[in-house]
Amino acid sequence: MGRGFTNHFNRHCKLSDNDTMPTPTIMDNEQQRHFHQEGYLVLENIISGTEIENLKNAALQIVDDFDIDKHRSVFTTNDRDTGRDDYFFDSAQNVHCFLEEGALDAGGHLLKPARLAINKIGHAMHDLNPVFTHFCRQPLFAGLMKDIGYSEPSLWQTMYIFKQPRIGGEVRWHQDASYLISESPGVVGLWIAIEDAHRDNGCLWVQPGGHRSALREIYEVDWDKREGRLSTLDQTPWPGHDEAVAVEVPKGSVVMFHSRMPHYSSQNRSNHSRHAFTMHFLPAQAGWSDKNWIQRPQLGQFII
Ligand SMILES: O=C(O)CCC(=O)C(=O)O
Repeated sequence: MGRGFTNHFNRHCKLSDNDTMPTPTIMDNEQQRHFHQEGYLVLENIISGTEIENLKNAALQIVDDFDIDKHRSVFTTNDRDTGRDDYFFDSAQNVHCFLEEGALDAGGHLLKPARLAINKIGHAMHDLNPVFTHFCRQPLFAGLMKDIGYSEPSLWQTMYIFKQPRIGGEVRWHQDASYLISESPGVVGLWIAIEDAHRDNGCLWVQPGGHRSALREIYEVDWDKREGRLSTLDQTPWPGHDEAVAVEVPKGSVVMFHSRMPHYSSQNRSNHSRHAFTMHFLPAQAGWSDKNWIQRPQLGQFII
């Protein structure tokens, strides 16, 4: 793309304690073929119930410790990202909580207790919270990355998404390469179901093969002004209902997807939440755009 990429490979790196352990092979040939051909892969029930409960409890603890009166930052994808403020940019190297749009009334007053009001936590839990650090460093994830040829996988961001009952916000169609701009081969997302995900509570939707379509948008930050801007790069329409597939999965499943895979999740109008934890990896050698909203000068790389 030629847009101010930095190679972070020789910068301060936090290396994994697993360095000396051989990386296991996780995917069989058919799963590898599916990932490359379709741009995504579902691995059902691959994370244990205990690990899922540990993550959920750690996320709820972060929410319980959060001073909801101090930070009223809403996360919505319906504003073409114009609402990104310093609290959001600073979350690249911190653990910050963002509210569901529907958790506030017109006067900005909270309508729900914190555990039912938070849209997501982001974006450096893997560095700063020991439960998340331990989870992200497990050989399973290094194995998945190795299986698709990602050596020295660097974890750029983590998110815990709540998709709250009745007010869970839509995440509009997008491609992750628009928000995590890098050199080839691009980031790979791992989306982990912490609770069962189905159509009613806002599961993911993907467009099989859609990773071969153009990158439609790019979100870049002018750091002099600390202002982000979403620009259209290509007019290719987002997938219609007949082209999209609902990824309905039980808790403990991992959905892996390519940086240009169009994906979306609907509002949650059901009485059940749909928690998920996401990680985005890139080989450490691949350049990272200086215009990305995520910059980690203090934390350095997190290589699993
Ligand atoms: O979990 C969701 O609803 C959306 C997640 C997503 O779009 C992402 O991780 O890129």
